[in-house]
Amino acid sequence: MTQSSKIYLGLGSNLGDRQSNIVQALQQMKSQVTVEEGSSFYETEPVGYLDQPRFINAVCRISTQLPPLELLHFLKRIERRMGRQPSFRDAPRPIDIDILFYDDLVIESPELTIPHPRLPQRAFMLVPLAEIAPDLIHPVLKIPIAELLKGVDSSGVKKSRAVFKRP
Ligand code: PH2
Ligand code: MG
Ligand code: MG
Repeated sequence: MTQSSKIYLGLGSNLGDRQSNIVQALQQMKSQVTVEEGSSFYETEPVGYLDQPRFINAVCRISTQLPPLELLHFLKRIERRMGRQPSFRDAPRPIDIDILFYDDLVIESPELTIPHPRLPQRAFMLVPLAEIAPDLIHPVLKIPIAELLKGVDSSGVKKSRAVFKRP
């Protein structure tokens, strides 16, 4: 039996047509990535830098032949192509694509940290993730996503609409 992938990406947009930006980013991934499963889209209050528009956030499970750093570079190229400009941390952006988990790998390099270091505090990632993977165990904390979700305030995260479909 082939094991299903446990690579999860978080997507976020708060500039331009936010829903369409996320759909477009998913389209652009298709050359290297198969989207296996996706969450609903959520409208979320900004976290960190507060004086900016609300985000649309979603999470998907993918499979890919790309190893982690190559996946990161591939996703960054899509972000740049879609008009993302270098800016300050947590600045508004047309698209942000983050690697949340890459199977059970734990990576701490200057360029890339996996699992995503701020995931345990971020309802805008945990709510969509818990929708598609409540039983997924965080490989460092050894706690399921549904349990992590109980530790955050998710009042700023509202379901927007279901968009992903299984192929
Ligand atoms: N991303 C951030 C900072 N703050 N807030 C929301 N609601 N959604 C995001 O995707 C987000 C954020 C940095 O990547
Ligand atoms: Mg991010
Ligand atoms: Mg990012």
